[in-house]
Amino acid sequence: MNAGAVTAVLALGSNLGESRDTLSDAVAQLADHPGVRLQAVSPVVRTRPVGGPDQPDYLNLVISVETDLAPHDLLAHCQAVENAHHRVREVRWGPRTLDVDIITYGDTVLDDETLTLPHPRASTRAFVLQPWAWMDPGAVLSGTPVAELAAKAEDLPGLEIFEGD
Ligand code: PH2
Ligand code: MG
Ligand code: MG
Repeated sequence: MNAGAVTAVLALGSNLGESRDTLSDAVAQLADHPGVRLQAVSPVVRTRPVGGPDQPDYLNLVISVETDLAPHDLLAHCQAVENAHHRVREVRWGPRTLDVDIITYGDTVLDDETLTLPHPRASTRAFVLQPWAWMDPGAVLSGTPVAELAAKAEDLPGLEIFEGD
């Protein structure tokens, strides 16, 4: 790892349009930056929507990247990739072509107007935790094994590996 580089975990979700293709393109676009190197990609999961209005099921996945970008620069890069997929921000937790969230940035703990790290809801969401645990069975979030958090998450029963339609 480069001096100063940090490992970040990003969660991607889509439930509008050609979600499987969107996720693949987004992973490639996220990695296509001189300050970002892709380390690992989780399986794709199909998940029931958590919160928000009545909406289609999601496809979700998690990646880990090694990055030289500062947290807010990584956030800006994630938002640029969202915008490339015509992400519009309408209803909170509503349907979207692409959502890219920073789940962890090394061990950084941060809370300001634009970014909270670790992601404030990641520890209860199977659609983040289960693909993360499959990608990295030793992963730990704020001191607790991610696999243990996934097993307790209320949305775990609605989650399945996506093999294609
Ligand atoms: N994202 C949300 C709200 N609810 N539910 C699922 N299954 N997957 C998501 O990615 C998701 C969600 C807000 O970002
Ligand atoms: Mg989100
Ligand atoms: Mg988001």
